[in-house]
Amino acid sequence: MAKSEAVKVVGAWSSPFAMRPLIALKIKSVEYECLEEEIGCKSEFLLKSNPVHKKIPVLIHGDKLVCESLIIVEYIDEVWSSAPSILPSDPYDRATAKFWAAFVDDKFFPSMKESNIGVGEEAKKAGLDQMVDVLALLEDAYVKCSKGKPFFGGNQIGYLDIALGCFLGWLRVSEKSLQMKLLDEAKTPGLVNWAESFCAHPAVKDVMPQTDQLIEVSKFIAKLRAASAA
Ligand code: GSH
Repeated sequence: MAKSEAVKVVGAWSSPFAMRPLIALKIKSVEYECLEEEIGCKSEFLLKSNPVHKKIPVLIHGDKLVCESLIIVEYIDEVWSSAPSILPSDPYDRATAKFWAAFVDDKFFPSMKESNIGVGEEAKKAGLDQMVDVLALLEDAYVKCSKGKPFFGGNQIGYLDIALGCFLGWLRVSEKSLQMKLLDEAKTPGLVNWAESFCAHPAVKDVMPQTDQLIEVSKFIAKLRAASAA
């Protein structure tokens, strides 16, 4: 496998999914170039690179294209296989991390999205209620997976840390707009500490956007939605 081939990521700085490959590449100390997509305007290059889903991120490794953020993270872990590993080496721990990462995408992300941009107050409230329930389950998962260590992956950031952690910036945006804490000491004490360690990690801190910057993006997205609904 040609590890020395050029590595590029088609993404956007504000995209949680695009953050996943960037964190994985940083963990592996792989140099990469970011090909920044404009929000609300898909480039011809993106449409050609990911013709099936037409979404970011896309990893370009030499002449190979890899789509879907979690698949990209696995690919990075396999190609640059020297330590630190991203997926757990134990088969059961690996299966567990994949189970919860799928849960993040299937349950956490949709509930966060609904609580932010659901149509009508009822839909937003249902999204928020679901997000609170989902975070309680993720708190339990954190306690079990981390086994008293700082990350889901133990002492090192791993697959599930990346899968969930990429949403922390947008979770802060939700907290600001809802004017409530979603990660709080009473209900999710483990996740509160985990989030702090995750955001301070050298592989994360340069790619985690500031909440205020994301708030501007969310206003821009809301304007785009309103314009397309009009
Ligand atoms: N399951 C995909 C992954 O994990 O890569 C989700 C990627 C995704 O939703 N990306 C968003 C996107 O490209 C940006 S955060 N949205 C454009 C669209 O939905 O058409």
